[in-house]
Amino acid sequence: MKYATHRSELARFVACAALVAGGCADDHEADDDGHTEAGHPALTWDELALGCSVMGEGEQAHVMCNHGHALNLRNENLWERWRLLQSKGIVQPNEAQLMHGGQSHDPLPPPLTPTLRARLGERVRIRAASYGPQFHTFHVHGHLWKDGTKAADTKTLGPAEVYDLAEFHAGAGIDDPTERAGVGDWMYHCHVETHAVTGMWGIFRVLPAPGAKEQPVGDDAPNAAGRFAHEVPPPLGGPGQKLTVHVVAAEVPLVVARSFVPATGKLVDVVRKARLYIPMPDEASWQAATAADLTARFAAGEKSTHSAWILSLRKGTEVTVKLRNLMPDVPASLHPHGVAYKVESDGTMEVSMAMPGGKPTVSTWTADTVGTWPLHDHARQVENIGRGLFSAIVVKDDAEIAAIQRDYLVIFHDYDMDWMMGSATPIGGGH
Ligand SMILES: [Cu+2]
Repeated sequence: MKYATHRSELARFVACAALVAGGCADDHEADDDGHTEAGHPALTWDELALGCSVMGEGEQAHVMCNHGHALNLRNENLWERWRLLQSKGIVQPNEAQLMHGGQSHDPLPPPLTPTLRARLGERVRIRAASYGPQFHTFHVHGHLWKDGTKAADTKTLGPAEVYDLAEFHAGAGIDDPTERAGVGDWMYHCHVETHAVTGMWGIFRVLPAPGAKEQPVGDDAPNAAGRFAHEVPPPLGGPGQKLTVHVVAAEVPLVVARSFVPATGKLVDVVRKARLYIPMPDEASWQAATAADLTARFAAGEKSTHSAWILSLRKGTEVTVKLRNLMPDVPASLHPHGVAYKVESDGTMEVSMAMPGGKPTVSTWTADTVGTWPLHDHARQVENIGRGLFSAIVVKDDAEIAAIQRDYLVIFHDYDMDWMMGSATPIGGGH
């Protein structure tokens, strides 16, 4: 299905960037078969909306579709936002118009992807982790950080790779809190253009400094503890301390994306059955948790607000993680990176796999190395990670806790929509 009438400068830019090595010819209008004059197939906005990748070259090229590109399990497809703006008479929206949303004068809502906030001059760390079959390039507008001895603003991440050196002063320099980029909304995104257009982008919002005349309100205001939404939780434990954490694996409804509906002129939630690690506050609630209760809890609202679990620990903590599997028919496990443990706590063998309705697994890990470490299923790895069964371990020491004022983790994740079935509203309006 082609939407030739919807082709646009941005679509052409993306198709061009993805398809034509060595630059674009002047005219990339596609014919009915999606072939350009140069013989290259061009991506339509429909295909872009589904998060497609181009495989092969020239006449052999084909488009691999039905993938979503998400940050922290959320996808904000710019094509869907584009269609909404077009329905309001904005024929050629620019990137700023596509990105912004949520203020009373904005036609668009804020993105589903996490908005990361800091006040001007605050020391910020953004950690990026990647799951799924593709490579991503983490990039933050307006800000630089030290990568070894060199300044950098982009970093490539392969599957299960982590990058946690992106540290700078919000709106300012690497080591100098003096204003440089300044207050405002700065985009962060994957720099694979097709990934960004199809959902892998978000806003890094630099708010006025403490004491400034204008102070943040509403969603931009910090909570009573002074923390903003999506910050890495305060670390648990300490050197020599032992603690127990309770978690379940469950299949629950989750808003993973939004789709534009022309009849109502609105973006509607795209809900998929995600597989998630859901932490429980104590042993009793963990024992009592049921799939039905969790499904109801998510259906009632948590499907929109849930954030991926982050196990945040002080260096030197020994953590015992108890996992119950509430999923209907697949095993689940917890496979950690970066911590010290015995082979029984590896999450890859039968002894450390939780079967549906079976007994829980008990894993013991020591957080002996500062860093950001993947934590994911290793029982049905491809399918379960594809549907969301991943997390991360963040290990900090006292020096880092004292140095960083805002700490965020962004998880780049590719998923296959077919593995997240359960909704009649696929992205792209039903094709
Ligand atoms: Cu990417």
